[in-house]
Amino acid sequence: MTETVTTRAGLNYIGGEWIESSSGETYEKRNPWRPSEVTGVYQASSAEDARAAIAAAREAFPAWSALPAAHRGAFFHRAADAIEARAERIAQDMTAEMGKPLREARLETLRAAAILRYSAGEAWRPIGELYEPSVPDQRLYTMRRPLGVVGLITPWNFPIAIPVWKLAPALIYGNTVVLKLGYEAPRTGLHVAGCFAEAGLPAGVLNVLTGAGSTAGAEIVANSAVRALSFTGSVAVGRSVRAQATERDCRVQLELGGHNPLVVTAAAELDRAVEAAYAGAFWSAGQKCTATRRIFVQDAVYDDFRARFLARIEAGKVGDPADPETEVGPVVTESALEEILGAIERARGEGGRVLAGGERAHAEAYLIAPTVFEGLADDAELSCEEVFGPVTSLYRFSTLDEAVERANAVRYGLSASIFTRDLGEAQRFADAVGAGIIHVNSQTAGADVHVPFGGIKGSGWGPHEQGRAAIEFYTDVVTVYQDAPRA
Ligand code: UN1
Repeated sequence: MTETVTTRAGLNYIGGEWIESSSGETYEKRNPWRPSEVTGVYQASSAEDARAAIAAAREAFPAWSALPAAHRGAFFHRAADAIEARAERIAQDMTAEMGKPLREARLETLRAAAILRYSAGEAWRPIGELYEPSVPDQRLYTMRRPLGVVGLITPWNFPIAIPVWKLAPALIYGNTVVLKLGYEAPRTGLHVAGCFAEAGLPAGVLNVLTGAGSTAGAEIVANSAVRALSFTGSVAVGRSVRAQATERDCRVQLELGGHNPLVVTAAAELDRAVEAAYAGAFWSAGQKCTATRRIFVQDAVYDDFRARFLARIEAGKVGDPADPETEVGPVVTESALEEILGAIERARGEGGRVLAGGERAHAEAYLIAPTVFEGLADDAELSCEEVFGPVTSLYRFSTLDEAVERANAVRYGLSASIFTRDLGEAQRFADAVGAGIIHVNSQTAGADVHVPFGGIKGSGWGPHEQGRAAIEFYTDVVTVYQDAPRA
């Protein structure tokens, strides 16, 4: 079968048209595995481009919001079909532009299609509640209404799943969208625009821009026509987005960093814990806000776990992300590489011992060998601050209460995991660990499409994403007192 390619990678998608930025400025994206290779040229969108996208979304809103939700959902099914039909190409493009190993890129692409199918089902779920009135002859009820134009600012590290898990609930509830893609992964996100175009989505309902946060992103944050802003990215940028947007009464949702603990007790199945530690710390080269940053292991099994974990690292396949066997590929850019290597040096300076990795592993590619520290104090930089790369640390503990207290001693609270066969331990952990997502006997990363996703403490702000939780952010609740006419 010949594939129909409607995505003209490299152009913005505004008002149903594929267009250049108004300034004509572009930027080159390079392959982190082979930095001499340019994977594409994309629009360096300006504030003016963002304004055009916002205007298109405003114009499309009345008709889109008036459509029955099931009609809106029909476009989602067609877009999901289009994603699935070209899933391999999307996954390969993702791998080439941001370095995610192909095996993970494939899964992420299919996850995006699943999110669309789940969200289409929202058309059949209730959007309000009927209450007992306190006076006769009254209907008293709530209903959810769309907000209008919603701005989405998304990162490069989940370049298809995150845009889709934001735009799907935004659109199904009747909003229209301006989406600014992660600078380092434009082509992957443009595929989503292409799939919706192929699905026949009305012009202006979904507008997609590439370029820098400081230009197009800043306009979306500042523009008074944007009623709500969902942002996933760094703590520093998230805080400034929140300050600016709340100043103008714009609703804000932030998904920020994490410093996620994995606790391995003496009652753990050690080999499963080792697998989860490896996947959590090193898949996607540790570039997930849900990655495992700290591994707490109970005294009695510490040496055994350590030996098995190091053996697993030795056996792991590190290298070309386009090889479907590769587990750990490069980090996204040269500056990311330098930042991570700098943090590794500082951790050495703070007395950390490197048990594995600790250095660049390829002359050209931005590849860092999976790195494990031991002997870092709980207040060392690496024990507290998110270093967005394949770096994790081992800590020894004696009681579960101690492990939980130390696990909680950071400003973040995204995900946390415990490995144990002891149900009592699992319950105590679930009750006390400071995280929005808790795993028992599975790794810290990963998210199902139909349940809430989000952190507590410094990891997030506003309602959670995904599942039914998403309705909180993307709609207004209104209460209607409807008294019957007297005559
Ligand atoms: C996952 O663990 O599969 O940016 C999702 C991130 C998170 C998403 C994690 N917001 O890494």
